[in-house]
Amino acid sequence: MKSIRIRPFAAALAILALAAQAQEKKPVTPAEMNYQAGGSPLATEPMYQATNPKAPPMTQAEFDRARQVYFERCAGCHGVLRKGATGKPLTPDITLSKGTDYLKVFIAYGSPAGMPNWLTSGEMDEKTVDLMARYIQHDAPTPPEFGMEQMKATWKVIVPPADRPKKQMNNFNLPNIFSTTLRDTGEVALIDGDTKKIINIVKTGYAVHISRLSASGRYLFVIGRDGKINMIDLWMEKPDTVAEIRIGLEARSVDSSKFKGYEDKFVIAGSYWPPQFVVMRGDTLEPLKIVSTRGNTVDKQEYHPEPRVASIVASHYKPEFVVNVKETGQTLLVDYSNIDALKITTIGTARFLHDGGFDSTKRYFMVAANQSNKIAVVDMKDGKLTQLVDVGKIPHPGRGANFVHPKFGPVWSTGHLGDETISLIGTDPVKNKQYAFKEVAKLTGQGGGNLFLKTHPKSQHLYVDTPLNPDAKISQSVAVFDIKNLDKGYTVLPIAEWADLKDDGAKRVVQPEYNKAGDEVWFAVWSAKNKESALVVVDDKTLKLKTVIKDPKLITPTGHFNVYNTQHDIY
Ligand code: DHE
Repeated sequence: MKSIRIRPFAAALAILALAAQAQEKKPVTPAEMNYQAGGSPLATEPMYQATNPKAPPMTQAEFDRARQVYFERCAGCHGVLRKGATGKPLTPDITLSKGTDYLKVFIAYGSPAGMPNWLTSGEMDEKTVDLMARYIQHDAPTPPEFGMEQMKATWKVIVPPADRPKKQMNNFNLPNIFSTTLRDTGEVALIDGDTKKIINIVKTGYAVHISRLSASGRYLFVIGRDGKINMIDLWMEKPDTVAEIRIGLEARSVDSSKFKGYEDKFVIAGSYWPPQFVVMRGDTLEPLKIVSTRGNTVDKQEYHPEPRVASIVASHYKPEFVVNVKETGQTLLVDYSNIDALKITTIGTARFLHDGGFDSTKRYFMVAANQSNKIAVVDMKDGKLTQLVDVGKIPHPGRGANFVHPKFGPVWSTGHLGDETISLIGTDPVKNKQYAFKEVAKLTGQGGGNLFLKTHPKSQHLYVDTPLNPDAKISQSVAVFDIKNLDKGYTVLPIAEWADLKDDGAKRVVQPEYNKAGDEVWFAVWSAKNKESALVVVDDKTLKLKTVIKDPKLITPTGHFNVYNTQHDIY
C-alpha cells in the first residue's frame, strides 16, 4: 500500500474527524461513486480562476491541472461550484479551516461515507492528492454561462424542413429501429431491429446519454454529455442528422412535445451546466425560450446556485413538459401552450431527482429521488404531488417497468444502485386503492449496482441488470423474473458469456430493451473502447439466446432505444 507524508498528529485528528463524519452521513456505495465520477465535459472549458490569498499558493499550471482533475473525477459528486451534491460541499469557507493535511488524508484514503480512496486505489498519486488538497481551498472557478447567443452560434439546420422528404424514403420498419449509444466514440448506431443490420452510424456530441422520439416517430433526438443535440430524420433514404444545436456545456436530457395538437411541435432539453432548460422548435431546433433552474431546495428552502436538470418527459395529459431539478428536489410542470407566457407549476418532491418514467396509464410520473431513497409520484392530470414512496437504497429505475401483479394489480417497479432489492409500487388508485402508491412488495435480485429493469405489456418477464455490481459474474449477467410466479425467484442469463467476445473486457451487461413486438430483448455488453463489445438479443418466450450483433464499429455500446417503445413510453 502507498503511504502519504502527513504530520502524524494532524493525520490522527483528521482520521478521527472522518470517522465521526461517516457516522453522520449515509454511506455511498462504491458502485454509485464510480457511476457518478463519470467525467464532465467542463474539464476543457475555459474558466476564470481566482486565487484566494489565505489558501496555499499554486502556480497557474497547477491550477489548470487541478481543475481538469476536479472536473474529470470530482464534479459529478461535489458539484461544479463545489457547493455539494452527493458529496459534501468543498467551498473555501469549509476547506480552509480544515487545512491541507486533513484534506490530503481525506482524498488519499476516502471515507466510509463514500468518498473514494483516490491514493490507495491507485487513481491518484501523492502529487495529485497534494495538488487537489490545495486546489479546493481556493475559490471554485465558475464555468461560463450559455445563453441564446451561444446557442444560436452552434445551431445548424442541415436540411431545412422544406427540403426534407414528404414521405418515408426507405424501406426500413421504422418502429423497430434501435438507436444505440456508442459512448466513447461520440456516435449513435441506428440498427434495423428486423435484420439486425447497422443502418447508419451518426456522429453526435460527446458520450450521448439518451435517445428520444418525436410524437409522430419520425424524428429521433439524441443528446451528448456536452449538450449537443442531433435531430435525426428517420424518413430519409439513409436516416441522418437534419438539425443540431448545443444547448449548454453539460447535459443529459431531451424530449419532444407529445400532447394532442402539439405533436412534433416543440423539443425541450435540460442542462447540468448552466442549470437551465430550453424549449426549441420541433422541426428545426431553433431555441425559443431559456429558463434557469437556479432556486431554492425543497427541504431547507436554501438557495442552490447550480441545480442540474435531470430527467425530462412530455406529458400525454396536458401540453406540459415535466422537468426534474436534481439538487433542489423540485419537479417543474412547464406548460408550453404559450411559449411567450410560459406557465410553470413548481412541485416540491424530494432530493436529488434523477431518472423516472410513467405508470402504465401515463397519468403518474414516478421519479427517483436517489439521496432520499424515495420515489416521487407526480399526477399529470391534477398537477400535484400524489405521494413520496419509501423504497430501497438509491433507487435507479431508468424509466421503470410496469406490469400487472397477480395480487396487487398494476405496479411500477424500480431497482436500486445501493441494494439488491426491486421495489414494486401499486399504481391503480381506482380498482386497487389499498395498494396505490405504496411499496407493496420487494423482490430480491442478484445484487446492488442495478441501473435498469424492463418488461413489456406482451411479456411475462421482468429483466433486471446489475452492470455496476463489483462481482463480474453479476455485472455480466441479468436476472429474469417470471411475473406470474414472482415467489419462484429469478433465472440468471449469462449474457456476456453468450456474446462470446474475444477480449477479456469489463463486459458489463446494461439496459434491457424490447423490440416493438415485445418478443425479444436486447442488451448491450459494454467493454472499454479498445475491447470488443456487442449487443445480445434474447428470445423472450424461451429465454434463450437469439442472436449476437457484433461489428468493429460497435464501440462501447451503452443505452439502446427502440423507436416504437420510446415513442409511446412503453416500459
Ligand atoms: Fe445516465 C438516463 C444522468 C451515468 C446510461 N442518466 C439518465 C438520466 C439522467 C442521467 C439525468 C435521465 C434522462 C431522462 O430521462 O431525461 N447518468 C447520469 C449522470 O449524471 C451519471 C450518474 C454520471 C455521468 O457522468 O453522466 C450517469 N448513465 C450513466 C452511465 O455511466 C451509463 C450507464 C452509461 C453511459 O452511457 O454513460 C448511463 N443514463 C444512461 C441511460 C439512460 C440514462 C441508458 C436512459 C435510460 C432510459 O431507459 O431512458
